[in-house]
Amino acid sequence: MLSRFRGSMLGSLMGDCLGSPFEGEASIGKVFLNNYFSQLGDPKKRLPFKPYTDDTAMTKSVALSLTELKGFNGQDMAKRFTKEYFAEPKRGYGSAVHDVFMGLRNSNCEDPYRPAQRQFQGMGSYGNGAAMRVAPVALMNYNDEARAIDVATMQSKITHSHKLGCQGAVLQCLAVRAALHVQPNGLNIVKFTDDLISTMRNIEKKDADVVVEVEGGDSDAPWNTTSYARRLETVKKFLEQPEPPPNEEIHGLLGVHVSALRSVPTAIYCFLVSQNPIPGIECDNKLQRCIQFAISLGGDTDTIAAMAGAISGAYLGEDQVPKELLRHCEAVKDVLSWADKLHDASSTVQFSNEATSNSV
Ligand code: F2R
Ligand code: MG
Ligand code: MG
Repeated sequence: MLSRFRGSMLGSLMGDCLGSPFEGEASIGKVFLNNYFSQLGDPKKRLPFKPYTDDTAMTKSVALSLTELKGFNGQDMAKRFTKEYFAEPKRGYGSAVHDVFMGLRNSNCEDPYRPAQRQFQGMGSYGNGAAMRVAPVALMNYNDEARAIDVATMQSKITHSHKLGCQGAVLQCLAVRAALHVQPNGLNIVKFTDDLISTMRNIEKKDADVVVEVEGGDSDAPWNTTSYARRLETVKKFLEQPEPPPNEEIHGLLGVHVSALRSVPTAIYCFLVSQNPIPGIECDNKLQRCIQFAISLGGDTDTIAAMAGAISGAYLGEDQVPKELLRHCEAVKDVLSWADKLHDASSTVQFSNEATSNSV
């Protein structure tokens, strides 16, 4: 399990560091990416170091808050997010989340959920910022699904209180947790997807009043608008095809956007599709293939690659993380120390009164 904890945290870091130079591009040619990754893998090449972004900065606060307090405490986590943000605000944070950190700082985090609730005229943010940092929650609570769901929800509410932001964090948490539990070489992609669909269906049933307004949403495709379970059905359909559909189809039906709804299912698809060779991607290592494919889709490349990398690394473990690529990433030693702390703390995790409601 320690190898899987380390694999997950390193997979997330690698996706963030290697994906961030492409964030916002429409899509990235597979041939170009083959060359890019082969240069990174060349031990003779001395290339510029790739810094991590907000995805890893926030993951750090989640990991250290959970491990130092041996469980979830919203106020402590909010203070860490805020301190980290004001120490290094230029890590590429989302544009609206700045106001949450201002509100938290001005109120000394008295109510750690209040500033996020006020976002977007009281709707809250549905960005993927709570999902991109949630892997430590899955690791810390790998033994307890209900608690993992609760903590994933509560940590989301500190910055992303919109139901789609919270549910996206829950889905990403469930995917990392499920990957930790699959036997080595034992992944059944249909069962993996079906289990996630079934859990998300139950969660969505409880939250039947989900707000449907999503900027740039797929208003012409009402069957696939605001349900994670339905997006996962699309993932399943894509996986039945002999090779991935064209990028335009993935963009249209899953998305590569900063919203959680249009990025978390995509990351899960990247993990699952990379279990087999992908035409155009020259790579035998499944974790690298996963990250390379995620980046090739364009859009929110750092975040989709980080989320896909966290799931893939949780399944494959540390041994499968390509070392020649890791040497280009910032803070590898720090990330390993967070993984080790999570592993130690996961056996002594305590219940918190704040995270026992099991509702999103
Ligand atoms: N911010 C970025 N990338 C922009 C470019 C950075 C650049 N490299 C640089 O700094 O030079 N990436 C990071 O942001 C994403 C995570 O964002 P998060 O934390 O969810 O932010 P936010 O602001 O809460 O939400 C993102 C945007 O989504 C829209 N939105 C959210 N909720 C909405 C609502 N209820 N109604 C309407 N719009 C809503 C807004 O446009 C938000 O700004 C990751 O990609 C991370 O890497
Ligand atoms: Mg980022
Ligand atoms: Mg991003």
